[in-house]
Amino acid sequence: MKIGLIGYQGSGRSTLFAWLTGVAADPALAHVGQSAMAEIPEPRIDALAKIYNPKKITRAAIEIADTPGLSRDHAGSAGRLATLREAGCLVLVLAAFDRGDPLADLASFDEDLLLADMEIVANRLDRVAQSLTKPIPRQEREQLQHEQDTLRLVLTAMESGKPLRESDMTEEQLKVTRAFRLLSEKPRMVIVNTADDEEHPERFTDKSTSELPIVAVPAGLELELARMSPEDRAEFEAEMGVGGADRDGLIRQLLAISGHKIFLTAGEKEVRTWLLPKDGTAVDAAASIHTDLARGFIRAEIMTCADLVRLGSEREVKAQHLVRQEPKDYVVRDDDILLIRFSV
Ligand SMILES: Nc1nc2c(ncn2[C@@H]2O[C@H](COP(=O)(O)OP(=O)(O)OP(=O)(O)O)[C@@H](O)[C@H]2O)c(=O)[nH]1
Ligand SMILES: [Mg+2]
Repeated sequence: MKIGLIGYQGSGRSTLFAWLTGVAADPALAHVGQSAMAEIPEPRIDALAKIYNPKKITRAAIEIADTPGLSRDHAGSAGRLATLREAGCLVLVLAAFDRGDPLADLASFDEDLLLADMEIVANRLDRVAQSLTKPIPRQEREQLQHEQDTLRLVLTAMESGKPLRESDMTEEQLKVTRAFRLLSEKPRMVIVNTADDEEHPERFTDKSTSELPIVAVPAGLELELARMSPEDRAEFEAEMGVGGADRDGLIRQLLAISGHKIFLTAGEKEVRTWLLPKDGTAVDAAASIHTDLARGFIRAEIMTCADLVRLGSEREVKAQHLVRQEPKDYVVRDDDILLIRFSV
């Protein structure tokens, strides 16, 4: 699952990328962008490791993509944003250091996203119109006409500056547009990259809503802190009275915004976290482990991590009848430890 860092040139995307992933951004790749994985911090893993003493511990990770910066005159934006079609979530990085005006940039960047989407919709409309001039079976023609009607509505809404998520399209119409994975439709959040000595980050985060969460991070400073030894860091933080942006919390927030959750598997061989879409079921979980497990799925045996940690052993959880048997369509919950029973 990919999360795209986007923003104007020099907003601090590469600094944030390095902070989130621990991988230094390669300047030679600045014009095409680059990706690295960020493990999802999961404190429950440590508790499970104590119980199982596993040979291996594996943490689920999300892919963080640093992308080429856009210029403020919108030139070439659509092309630079093209790699983000596959992203599950966009993080808009806005500069608030060196007299940057993040809130003005936010409005302007929305326009960039909308323009990039309009280009896609307009191109598709051209192709649909062309296909409709040819002799084609009636059913196909009707489908294309439905698509054309919908896309025309979409384009009109966009031309008036309105992103789709604010328009009153029907579910049926939204189905057509979803296939295009439009940028202005993606879940997103804002990271305001503040100056190291910013005293009032709340002047930015005050505007945060559940629709558009806003977090303030002094990325340059945080990256420096992350590279220090724990002792140097503690000393520096105490002296300067700074530091402590919640990187772990931010990564978990990105996971939630992108519509994902994690589930756990645990045993002596391996303790592991896995990614799953937020409405993912037991059989989806099985499929993410291995397709064979989904194909031969019989049932999932589930206990909660809280029960296991409280009781100290799997045997005790069983003795207290706290292992549930769940079918394919059971929606996996946070804290579930799954064991998939399957036949080959
Ligand atoms: N003062 C201050 N400067 C920063 C901060 N973050 C980044 N910078 C500076 O801003 C410049 C750009 O940072 P990058 O992380 O390379 O920004 P970017 O968005 O990747 O830039 P481009 O890829 O060149 O568009 C660098 O000179 C950084 O040192 C910050 O939090 N505070
Ligand atoms: Mg960069």
